[in-house]
Amino acid sequence: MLSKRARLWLGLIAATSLLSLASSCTKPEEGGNPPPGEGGGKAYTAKGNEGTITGKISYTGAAPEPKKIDTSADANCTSKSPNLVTEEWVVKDGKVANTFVYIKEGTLADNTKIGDYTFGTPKTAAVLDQNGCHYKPHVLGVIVNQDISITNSDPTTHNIHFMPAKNPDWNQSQVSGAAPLVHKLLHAEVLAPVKCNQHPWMKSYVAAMKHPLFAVSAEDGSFTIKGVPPRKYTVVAWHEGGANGTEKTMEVTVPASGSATADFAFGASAALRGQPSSLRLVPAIEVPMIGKH
Ligand SMILES: [Cu+2]
Repeated sequence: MLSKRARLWLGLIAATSLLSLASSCTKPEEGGNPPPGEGGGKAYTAKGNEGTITGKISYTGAAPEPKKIDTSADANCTSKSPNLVTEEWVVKDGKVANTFVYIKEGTLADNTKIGDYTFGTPKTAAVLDQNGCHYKPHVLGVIVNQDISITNSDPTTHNIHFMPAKNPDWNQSQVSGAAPLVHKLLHAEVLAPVKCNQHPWMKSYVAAMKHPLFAVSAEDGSFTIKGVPPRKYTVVAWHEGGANGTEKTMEVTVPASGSATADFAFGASAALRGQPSSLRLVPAIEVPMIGKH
């Protein structure tokens, strides 16, 4: 028979698993108004006391090794990128690149929600380059309605294929030397997979956000989210690893004109790290995302 204490623990673990599952499947725009282009919201005005969230993304344990990609189906790819490797996990000295970190939700001082605001759409296009038969960057965050300029820097034809869940499927061929293609995502979505129909190994992920409070971890695992109104937030770190990607969430409080730290850890044995202090007694559970987001 299990002791009363053990039963309590099991209950707690089960409840946490259910909560994590529920939170991993909520819609990104839930709790907020439709993004710009769908009715908008009130414009956020900077107060001058915004802060930052900085952190590092680590991999606990031995990270999966990148595998060499067989590019022999296209000699142009082989000659330009003879040593192409998989980018599912880009880990250097235990630090993870290409993690998309964003503020999911939070209530501001005046009881409004961060998701109720619009932050304007940048006039500058975000660039997704096909270069050496892989995408640069591998993970890209844009604002809803922002232009995404898709360039082909290769001596071969690519076929870029956005396969979002909340935006229309978009599939365009682009020959070498062609003018950039321009695409935009009209609905918030974290994150839409992008593939090349010519080169099956080519894959990237694009997030369309209502607000600019996001960042992608660099090669040293670091990220910085600037311009954050002071308040407590749910911050999510999303990584493509796992069957359909894996996300970790953390409560983070940003002080006025100050900085908050949010370190996340992925990996099979990523226990307890990257958890808020109030949850330190609860075992960390890696939750594979269910379904397509
Ligand atoms: Cu391609």
